[in-house]
Amino acid sequence: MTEKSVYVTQPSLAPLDEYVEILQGVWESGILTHNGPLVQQLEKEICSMLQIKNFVAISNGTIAIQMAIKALELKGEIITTPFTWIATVSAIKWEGSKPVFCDIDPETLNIDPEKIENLITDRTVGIMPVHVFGNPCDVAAIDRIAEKHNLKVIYDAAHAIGSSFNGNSLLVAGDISATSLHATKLFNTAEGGGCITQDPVLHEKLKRIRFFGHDNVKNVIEDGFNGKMTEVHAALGLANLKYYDAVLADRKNKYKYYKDGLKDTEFVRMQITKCGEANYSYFPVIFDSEDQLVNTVNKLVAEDIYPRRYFYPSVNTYTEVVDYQSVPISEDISKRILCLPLYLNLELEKIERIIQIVKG
Ligand code: T4K
Repeated sequence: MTEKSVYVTQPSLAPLDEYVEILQGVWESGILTHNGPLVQQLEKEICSMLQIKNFVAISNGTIAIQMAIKALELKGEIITTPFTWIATVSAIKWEGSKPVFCDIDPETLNIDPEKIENLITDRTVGIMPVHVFGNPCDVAAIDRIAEKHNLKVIYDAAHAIGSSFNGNSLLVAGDISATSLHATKLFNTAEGGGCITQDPVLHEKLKRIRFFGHDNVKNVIEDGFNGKMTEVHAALGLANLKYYDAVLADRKNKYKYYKDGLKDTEFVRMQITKCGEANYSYFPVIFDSEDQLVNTVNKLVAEDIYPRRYFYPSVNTYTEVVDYQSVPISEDISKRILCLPLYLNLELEKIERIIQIVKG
């Protein structure tokens, strides 16, 4: 691997001097963590950037999901998708609940709302869909099911900053949405995450859970833990925030470039958006067969290009961690899906070359 290697993604980073300038204040104050001024500023600026009411900044996206489960006090079966990163499921398990897998819509790659109700039992306490690759789930249908059966909904919105639904940020969906600000995400703080809720009582509870369950005078009034974001991470977020619109616009252009280039290729198809607008944060292609995928990967790697098999294998097949439950569409698509490189500094000529290799 060389400097010219092309990876599936690369973090979008503000110029270093802009980051250092913000860090200067951290060095002067000596405040490194514990809900410091930069974390509070980042939360405010994310709210105005996404036009949302609140955002609780957290140490990473996995802890954000765990905090959402804790805040809603869910214990039992949680219906989720097998077509996801292992973190969705490990968070459910770490909070003492059981993941129940619902198969996906083969076009959107999100949980199929029509298959949810059959999985509801008297032990079901919640639904945890994932907006896969930033593609909005059918939140209206999921809301209807949750309301009918009195279930809570937590969206794993790890990929969904910048996605929208009915003209609003997708992050306002569900009882709580949990997002990731990891280095590989559209907007990053190196490691980081956040919880978003429309309910002010839950919002305050999430803030306490993040900080050992302390109230304002450090009495422990909640079963909390440590989910705090540091000032150093918040500083990176504040520096990167200035470039968020440009990053989003660039992804959209590059996504379209790939889509136009591959649209007449018979043996590949693309993810379909049926609700709202996606944020174009990943460019997945689904091959007709796993052999075609493996061939293409080999050809790309020979040219120093490294796509990724997100999400492979389907999480329900990790039998070291979960009891196997059959979800055939997810298992099938997992074997045939490949995310192609997509990031700010990727040149269009490189994308053109990738398109040619995929077309064969
Ligand atoms: N729910 C869902 C649906 C998720 O996808 C994720 C995480 C979560 C929950 C949990 O959120 P976090 O707790 O992570 O905040 C990445 C990320 O680690 C993970 O955040 C992400 N989803 C998952 C889909 O992908 P890897 O194993 O692909 O990372 P890695 O190191 O192979 O990086 C991919 C490419 O990115 C590299 O080839 C080069 C580039 N890269 C990566 C890093 C870390 C850089 O250029 N710089 C970097 O610092 O997991």
